Amino acid sequence: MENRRKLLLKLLNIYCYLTDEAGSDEIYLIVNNQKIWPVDRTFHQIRPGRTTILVELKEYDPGTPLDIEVWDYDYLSRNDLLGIFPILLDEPGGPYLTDMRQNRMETRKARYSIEWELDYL
Ligand SMILES: [Ca+2]
Repeated sequence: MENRRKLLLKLLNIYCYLTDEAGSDEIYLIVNNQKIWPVDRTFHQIRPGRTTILVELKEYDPGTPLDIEVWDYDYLSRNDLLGIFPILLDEPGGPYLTDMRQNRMETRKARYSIEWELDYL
C-alpha cells in the first residue's frame, strides 16, 4: 500500500470580488480552530482584487476534507464568520480556485475565492 504519503497544502492568493463592509474587510483565516493567516497581526485589510497570502499547511492524508474559515474582524462588535472555503485534499495538483460558501447568517454580500495547490511533502 503506497498510500501513506502526506500532502502539503499551499494557499496562494485570496481574490475578493465584493467586500461585506463598505470599502474593505478585516480578514483573517482559521483552520481547525487555529488562526493560519495573517501570522504577524490580527487581520489583513482586504479590498477587491488579489491578495497574496503564501501559507503552507502540512501533513494531510489524501482524502482529507478541509474547511478554511473566513473571518472579518470588527472593532465594535463580535467578529463575523463570513463563510468557508470547502476544499478536498486529494492528489497533488493545482492551482485550484475555490469559491467561498457564504455564511448567510452574517453576509449575503461578501464574495471571495482562494487559490491553492497540493504537493507531496
Ligand atoms: Ca470588519
